[in-house]
Amino acid sequence: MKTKQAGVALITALLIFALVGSIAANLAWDSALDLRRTMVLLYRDQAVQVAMGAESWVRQILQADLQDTDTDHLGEIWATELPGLPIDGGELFGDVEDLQGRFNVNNLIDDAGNIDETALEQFRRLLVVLGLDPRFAGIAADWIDADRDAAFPDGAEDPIYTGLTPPYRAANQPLTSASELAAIEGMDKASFDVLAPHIVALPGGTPINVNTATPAVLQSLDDGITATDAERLLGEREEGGFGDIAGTFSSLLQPEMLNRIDDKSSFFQLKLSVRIATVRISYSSIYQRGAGGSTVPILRSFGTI
Ligand SMILES: [Ca+2]
Ligand SMILES: [Ca+2]
Repeated sequence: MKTKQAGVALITALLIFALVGSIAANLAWDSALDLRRTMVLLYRDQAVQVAMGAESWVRQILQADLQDTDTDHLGEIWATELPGLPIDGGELFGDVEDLQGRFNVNNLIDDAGNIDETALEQFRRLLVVLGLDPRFAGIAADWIDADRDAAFPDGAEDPIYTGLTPPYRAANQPLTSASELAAIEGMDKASFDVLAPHIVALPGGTPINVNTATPAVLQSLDDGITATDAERLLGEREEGGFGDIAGTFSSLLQPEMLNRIDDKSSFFQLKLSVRIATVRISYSSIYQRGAGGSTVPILRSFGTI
């Protein structure tokens, strides 16, 4: 009987010991998690501060650039990619892109919201150069133009989009992000991925900066510009951009298109990636640089580049 009781006491003692051990392990686990959560929040805050600091530095560079130079080209300081700058506990990567090197999809409509034929033709050529269906130009123009009448033969308005699952409506106004064009009739992800690096959504009426234009955008300026011509033009602008854009382009472009090119820019995009310990954030902002060099952010986003 006595032995039986001792056995029960031993089992009870063992059970209590196991229970206390498990509570202690849980407490240690919870506090490790809390510590980890706190550190991630702290590192994230720190990374955001670094991004803000880098942003004001870049804005100063853009401002100084306007005071020092009349043109914008890929040999300038702002265009130099930041090669992994070490910061306290991590590193910072970043680059600035001149967005007027891309085709502005909002140029597809004029101030009254009607389709701009010159821009429409240019967008068709850009699509052809990229090996994409040129019908996307008319479909995109319908997506942005104010009216709800589908252009003939390549257009799409609400009757098409409301018939899809799920149904949606065309924007019928200027876009704030070119990524909206991923939703137009017939556009698939593979095609959009090819197109995306060459398009942008800026306030309408911006000229193309030929000093920073992508090779495909250069080719889109006229039917007569071949891939070989574009190569030659890239070689010509290599150091310091084109010296005289009128001289270089007047024999290549129609007069209407000649009015739509420039050798300077007002819209730039900063993309940053900040890593502190195991925490990484990305930050992107678009600036409009006005007279005198002041830069105004017109779009900011965290987390996606
Ligand atoms: Ca400049
Ligand atoms: Ca429309």
